[in-house]
Amino acid sequence: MATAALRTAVVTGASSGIGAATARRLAAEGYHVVLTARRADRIEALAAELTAAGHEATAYALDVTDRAAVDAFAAFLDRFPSVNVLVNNAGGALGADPVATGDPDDWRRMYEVNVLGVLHTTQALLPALTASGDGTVVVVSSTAGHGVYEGGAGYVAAKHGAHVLAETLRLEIVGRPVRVIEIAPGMVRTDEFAVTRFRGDQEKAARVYEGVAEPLTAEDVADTIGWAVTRPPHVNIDLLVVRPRAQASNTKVHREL
Ligand code: 8X3
Repeated sequence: MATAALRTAVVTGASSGIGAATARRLAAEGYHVVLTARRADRIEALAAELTAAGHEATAYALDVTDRAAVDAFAAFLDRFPSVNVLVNNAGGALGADPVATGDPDDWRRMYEVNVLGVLHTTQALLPALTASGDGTVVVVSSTAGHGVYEGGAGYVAAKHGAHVLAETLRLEIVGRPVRVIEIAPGMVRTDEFAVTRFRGDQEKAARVYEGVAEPLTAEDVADTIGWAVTRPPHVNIDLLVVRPRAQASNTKVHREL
């Protein structure tokens, strides 16, 4: 894509999983990719790898729950000719407890990263995305943003919040040259999602995917993001739900045990 070389895409949570795969995919599409995450060493290594492969990439350490840091990041982006894409990917689950015993601190932290993190980056970058004349906000929500499951309420509530943010923003900015795309992945096997959720318990994490022939990969989801973002500017993929074939709903998964 000849014009894409001058375009910039920001990916949050780019240190691993869907975020890292999305950064690779958008770099391959010709974007200058700005990778953000808390873990500077990871995004610096990925940016170096992409640069060595002939792509354009910049790493910027960022905690999306820190509003002042997000505002400073938005100012840093002034050096780019335009900011065209923001992929709000940073997020995650903590715990799988029932409502009766869930830890309020987990709920608070999940709301902070999955909802306020998206709010911070979207608010801070919206002026630049609008000024680009062809901006795209991607919210990587989850099927947890579209249906409940037992033991998931804290995460489900937060992801419903991310979904509501995307839907409402689309209504509020209609007429401006900015698309709002929500990608809602179901079961995706990544290195960290389930391990983080179960606080490092590898056995519990492995059980999430037990007997499931082919959970989605981070690359599968990055593929849907790359596809949605590279549609012509007048085409807005409002919501794309993507699950592995073996998962018919949040609570109906085919397992070969
Ligand atoms: C991840 C999907 O089913 O673990 O966002 O909530 S699930």
